[in-house]
Amino acid sequence: SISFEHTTSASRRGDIPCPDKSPLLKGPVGVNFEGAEKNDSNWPPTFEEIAAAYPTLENGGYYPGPNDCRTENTVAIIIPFRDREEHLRFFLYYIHGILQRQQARYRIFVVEQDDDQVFNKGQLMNTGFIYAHNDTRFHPKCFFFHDVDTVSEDDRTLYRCRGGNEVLHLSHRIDKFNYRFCCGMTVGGVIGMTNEQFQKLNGFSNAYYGWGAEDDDINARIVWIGRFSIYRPPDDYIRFKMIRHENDKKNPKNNERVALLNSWNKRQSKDGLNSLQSTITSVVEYPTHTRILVKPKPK
Ligand code: UD2
Ligand code: MN
Repeated sequence: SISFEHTTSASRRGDIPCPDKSPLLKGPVGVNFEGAEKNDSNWPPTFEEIAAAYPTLENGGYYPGPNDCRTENTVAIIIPFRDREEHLRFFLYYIHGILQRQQARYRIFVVEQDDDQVFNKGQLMNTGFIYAHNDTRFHPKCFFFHDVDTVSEDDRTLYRCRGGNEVLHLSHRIDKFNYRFCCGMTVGGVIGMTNEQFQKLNGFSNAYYGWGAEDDDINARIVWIGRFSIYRPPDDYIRFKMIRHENDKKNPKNNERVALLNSWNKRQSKDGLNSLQSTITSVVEYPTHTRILVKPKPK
């Protein structure tokens, strides 16, 4: 008789489920952006130093989960990106530590606009979602759409989707806004939802070229199309730091953003995942992250 070796990822990862509250959490992360704000040469760490700091990472910035328990929390972190390398190094240095202490099984996708046209964040994130959703290494159930320059100050802020009819807005307290939920903030920064929720919304609008309001647009989809509630964890330790930055040259204020936002409802059913025409020009798997190069459909 022939014996078959059944080694599924579950058995490799131990069959006991991970505890609901990870024993590895340490609370404050000690986020320090000094380098970026003072052009210090040896901070933030280089990509090589980050890879060396997290030796259990598998290529493409994939962490298969803890060795001694099986986690159900499968997370894809999707970052819209162009010409923010220093921010990315800060981000990767902190996020890998946070997610591993939270015992998540996750992968980091950096979706880089591969042209010098006006930035289109919505198309990048829609493209990143479709790519991550089809990932054959793991089937992420939870997707975070995450600014590269906004970093959690405490690892008790869980990157874990709530599912049901709640989406998760983590970055509602940011140092730039004196840690107050204020000034017209909706769901920008860091938002988490399941693939079912994101697909029900038809993703982000593809129509916003330049800075502004694409987060207000998806906020309207969340409220009126998804009929979801937006959960903002209330605990005091929920705090984020945003690296101080000037406006990016190729991401000018989008003069049509108010008009586009006013017509969000007319476009929603045919402007998003189901109408995306971006082009993936290449995918590169680095040790600390997967880089997806994308040309958005020009305006
Ligand atoms: C706010 C929102 C952000 C977005 C933006 C309006 C919060 C916390 N954040 O951030 O989610 O809605 O307003 O569009 O409310 N990026 C690049 N390269 C560029 C331009 C943008 O990588 O040239 C990426 C990067 O991940 C950045 C994100 O897009 O964090 C948002 O751009 P921003 O940081 O310039 O926008 P900001 O800080 O006004
Ligand atoms: Mn920013």
